[in-house]
Amino acid sequence: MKKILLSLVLFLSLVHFSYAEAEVFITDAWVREVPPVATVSAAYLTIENKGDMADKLMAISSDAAENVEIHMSSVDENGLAKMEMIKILELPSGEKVELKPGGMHFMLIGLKEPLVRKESVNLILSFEKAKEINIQVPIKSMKNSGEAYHH
Ligand SMILES: [Cu+2]
Repeated sequence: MKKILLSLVLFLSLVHFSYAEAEVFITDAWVREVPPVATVSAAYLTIENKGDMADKLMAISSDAAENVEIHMSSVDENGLAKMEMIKILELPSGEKVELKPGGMHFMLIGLKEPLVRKESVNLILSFEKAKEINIQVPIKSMKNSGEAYHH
């Protein structure tokens, strides 16, 4: 009886684990098209944690870039644009985090080939609890998004 109970507990915890895996949702992802000479670009998306537990985005990688960092853009008191690196992105339960131009973004550093001739790039997001989410992200031109290309 004890054995049955133990395996039931194990089974339930496994079910709970896989349930928790699907609790982080990624939507509206896109990567900024950049001129062929550019070695960096930025990716934007919305991350929603619909789970009961807080989660954390620990790391991001892509086949298209040497390095992917989480950055926050802001303008300082002198009107100068600056970017700050965020090591770990906290995702409280029930919260939605939007990455968009002028704010938080994923910085693709050291592009391995120009983004202009490609349609999409992959991103692998590593979460503390939701583990890895691998997405294919379309490349979009800023010209079509109604926003100025130059900053
Ligand atoms: Cu940046």
